[in-house]
Amino acid sequence: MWPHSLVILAAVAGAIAPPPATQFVAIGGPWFRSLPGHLPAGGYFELHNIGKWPATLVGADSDACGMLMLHKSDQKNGMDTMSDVTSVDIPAGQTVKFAPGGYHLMCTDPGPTMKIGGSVPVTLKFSDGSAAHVTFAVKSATGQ
Ligand SMILES: [Cu+2]
Repeated sequence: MWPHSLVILAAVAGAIAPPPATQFVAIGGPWFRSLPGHLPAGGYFELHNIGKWPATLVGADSDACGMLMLHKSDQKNGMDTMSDVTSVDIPAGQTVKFAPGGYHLMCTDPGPTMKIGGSVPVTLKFSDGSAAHVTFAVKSATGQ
């Protein structure tokens, strides 16, 4: 009798609880744009949600940065603006791009490991508490 109930319970639990976001959100092409001097570095990548569930990016960390924030560039009345973003939704089956002119990671006070030709580790944090550890290539202002 009870083995049958167990199967049903397992099926219901599977339907309710999605897997961790890191299991169905793939991260493509991660890189930082390193600028001369001590200017902040912009971080770019793509989030591919290949699952059946929505995911939400809520933050990022890196030892290579004083602070690492989610930002969005915009044009308002012909002016370039930049604002803090608290979360970025990645709907099921969709791709969200972090690219120049739009969403980006803002790395302030970049440390010595933020060197063109090198790479730095970044942790991307999702709203379900899961986190992806990603290696970002460090490129020049022109993306080389
Ligand atoms: Cu920014």
